[in-house]
Amino acid sequence: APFARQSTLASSATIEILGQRFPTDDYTNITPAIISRTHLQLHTTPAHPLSTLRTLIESAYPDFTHASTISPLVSPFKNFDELSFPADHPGRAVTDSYYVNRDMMLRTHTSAHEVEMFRAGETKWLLTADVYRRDEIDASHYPIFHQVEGARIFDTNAAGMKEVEEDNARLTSLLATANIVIEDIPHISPTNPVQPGHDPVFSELVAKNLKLSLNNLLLKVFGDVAGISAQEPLRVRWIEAYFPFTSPSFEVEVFFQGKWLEILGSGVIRQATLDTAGVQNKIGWAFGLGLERIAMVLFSIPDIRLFWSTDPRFLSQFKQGQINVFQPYSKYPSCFKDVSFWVPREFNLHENDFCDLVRDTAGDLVEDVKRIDQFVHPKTNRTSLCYRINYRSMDRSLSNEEINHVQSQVVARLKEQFGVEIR
Ligand code: FA5
Ligand code: MG
Repeated sequence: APFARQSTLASSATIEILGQRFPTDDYTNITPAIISRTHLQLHTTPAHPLSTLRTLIESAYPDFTHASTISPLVSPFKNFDELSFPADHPGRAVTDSYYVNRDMMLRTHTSAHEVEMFRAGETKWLLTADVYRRDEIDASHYPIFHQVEGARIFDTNAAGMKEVEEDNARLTSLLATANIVIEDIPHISPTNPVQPGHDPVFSELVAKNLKLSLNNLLLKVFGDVAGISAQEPLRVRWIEAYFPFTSPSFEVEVFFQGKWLEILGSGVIRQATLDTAGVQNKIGWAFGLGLERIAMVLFSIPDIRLFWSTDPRFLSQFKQGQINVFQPYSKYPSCFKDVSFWVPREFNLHENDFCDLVRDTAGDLVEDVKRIDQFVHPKTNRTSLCYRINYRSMDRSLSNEEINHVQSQVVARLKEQFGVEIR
């Protein structure tokens, strides 16, 4: 079944994003709420927690190139194909990614710029940027978040191998006296293989360099944070992973307040990526880490929406370069509203379509959205859905009138855009 057109913008002939005009088509699903944030650049806004975290990470890589102002508009080719994503990868779906049109999208990850950075001749670099994914609504998910991509490549000759070995020795000695416990896995295994065409010895050395480098980074970021006490070691664990553009691949988790927190994905760069960039006789690693989850822990920020707050009670608590515990101002009362409706038989209504409509109508007044009921009518075969929208402002008390008004707009747009029948 076809999907509903998700955006009111899809009915205009063109849309403007970051000063550029684009034609719309059947892929257009970007919303005004998203477009209105594309220029905000929280990760370079002075004193913002995301900016402080970026500079902290950059300071762990002083001899790398640091990029942080690259436009989020990329072709799907750049976001996916250049990185060896298969044609049927789920991330490409209009339900998961934001498309301006068939030829232009908002990057879903900073890896979209790997080829461009390598093509420009960069061999050691960090790139920080806003990334966009269609997703559910709750305290840890937001359709825009920030990633830092890091990469380093070495010459595939004796001099390159010597460079890796020397750096591994340096990083090993830095870790030797540190209060850190690392759960490691083999650099290469049958389920996490060396690439055909790679020298296994060199690939192992590069994977080891990646791990040592990131263990040192995590020590720098989490090493002296309240909650990970001076006596307790920092616990880091390495896990086998899969990405189309690396092999072997790894994820890293850090133990914090009783839970393992997923921090990043990484691996030895697929040779196809370097080939596409026109880089010859090199081998190297790349990683991509999410800033929000780390910043929520470091600054004790309880809700991901707060990063977007312009309330002085939020912003005034932070200074560039300083990590401090956020003092929450009072939590305002929440109020939920349910909406039940029949979905037209002709199309699937994806949960992300529903969430985008809610976000676009109610903005950051929505704390979370849950589906509380779903059934298929035995006779008509139609699907009934019921969603509970939980409203709570971070900055003020909402009146019942205001919430009723917003909810009625949500309902009106549901009928108009998706043709649903309210129950
Ligand atoms: C990637 O995005 C890969 N590009 C990472 C990578 C780079 C792998 C280079 C290999 C080489 P993933 O989707 O797992 O992978 O996201 C990477 C990190 O971003 C996660 O570990 C997490 O810290 C963060 N992240 C992912 N999704 C979200 C989300 N919805 N909200 C907040 N942070 C997220
Ligand atoms: Mg992941």
